[in-house]
Amino acid sequence: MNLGTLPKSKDLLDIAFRRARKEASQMKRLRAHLKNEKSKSIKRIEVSANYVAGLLKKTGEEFPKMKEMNPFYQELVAETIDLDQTLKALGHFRATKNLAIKLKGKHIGLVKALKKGEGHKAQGIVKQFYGRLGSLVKKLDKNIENYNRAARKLRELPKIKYEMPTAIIAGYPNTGKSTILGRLTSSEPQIASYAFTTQKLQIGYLIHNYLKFQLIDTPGLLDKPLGKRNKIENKGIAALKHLANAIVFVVDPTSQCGFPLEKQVKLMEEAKAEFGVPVLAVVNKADIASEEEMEKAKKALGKALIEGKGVESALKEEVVKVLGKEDNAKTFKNSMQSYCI
Ligand SMILES: Nc1nc2c(ncn2[C@@H]2O[C@H](COP(=O)(O)OP(=O)(O)OP(=O)(O)O)[C@@H](O)[C@H]2O)c(=O)[nH]1
Ligand SMILES: [Mg+2]
Repeated sequence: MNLGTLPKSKDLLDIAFRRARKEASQMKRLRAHLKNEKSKSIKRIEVSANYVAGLLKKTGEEFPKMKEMNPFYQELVAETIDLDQTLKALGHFRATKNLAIKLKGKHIGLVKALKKGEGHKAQGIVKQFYGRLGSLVKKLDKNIENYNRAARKLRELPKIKYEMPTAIIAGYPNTGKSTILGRLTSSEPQIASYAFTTQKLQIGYLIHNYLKFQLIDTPGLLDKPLGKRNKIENKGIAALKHLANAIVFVVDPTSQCGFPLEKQVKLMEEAKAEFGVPVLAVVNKADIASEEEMEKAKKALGKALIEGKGVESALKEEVVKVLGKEDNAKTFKNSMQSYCI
């Protein structure tokens, strides 16, 4: 998310008043004293008020509208920042912006009303305006701090492309999920924080026939049974459901990962039921698995369609096929395909 940082009130006012002074000093000097004083004073009021109001307006406008956000981001944003506090800060910015504009109008009116012989009063009106604007802006410091904290966190959110077909990688720890993400995707995966887990998401892109697909590895989330998750992890998974078009489930038939095959299959069934999307089962570590282990895995997962060399590109095609189908949920919902790699 592309959000700016607001300066503290003191800096914000410094900039506003400096700009006002500069622009007024660059104005052509008028011969008539009153006219000259009036036009310069109006300029200072206008420039300083417009700077403050403009910055506050821009801040409000660039903040994402929750209602227009993809549900995945809505949940992620709500977990990442203190939304109430941030919206409150934005409310104060809006109110201050409106007041600054009102004050501007009022003080310009006062300057305009000055009569012959009252030119010297113009500067006093500007001073009064600066004082009022200053005390309004100074009240914002806590809100500026809160807003900047939220903006910083939002800027760090993972750059997930929610319009892109997406597969989530699942499976017990150490089964080879990250390895498979690396094998299926072209460049180095993007590593990003995800508020629901202390571990980082890994996001990769799979390109096939000029189409791009997204693969996300979610360490610490889809690598344990439902009953072992805490509340926050459950929330993280609920958010992922808005993204997932398919699941690539990685199984280690050797149990080298420390989890027996039966447990792994059970976790896969859970993920399938929970997400309601096609699940592609991948039997990994075929190079070190015994024939017996492979047979057992294939039997437990359904018919292994492809084995041996070329399996990675076949799996790639399969992921693409599943993700590329608009009605994949319908077509594949009840099917489970397994591959050995
Ligand atoms: N022999 C063999 N080892 C593999 C294969 N795939 C992964 N490994 C190894 O298995 C270990 C775990 O691989 P990772 O890709 O880190 O597994 P992971 O599922 O991402 O692990 P966590 O992130 O801890 O859940 C590493 O030592 C890998 O080198 C494979 O096909 N064959
Ligand atoms: Mg990993």
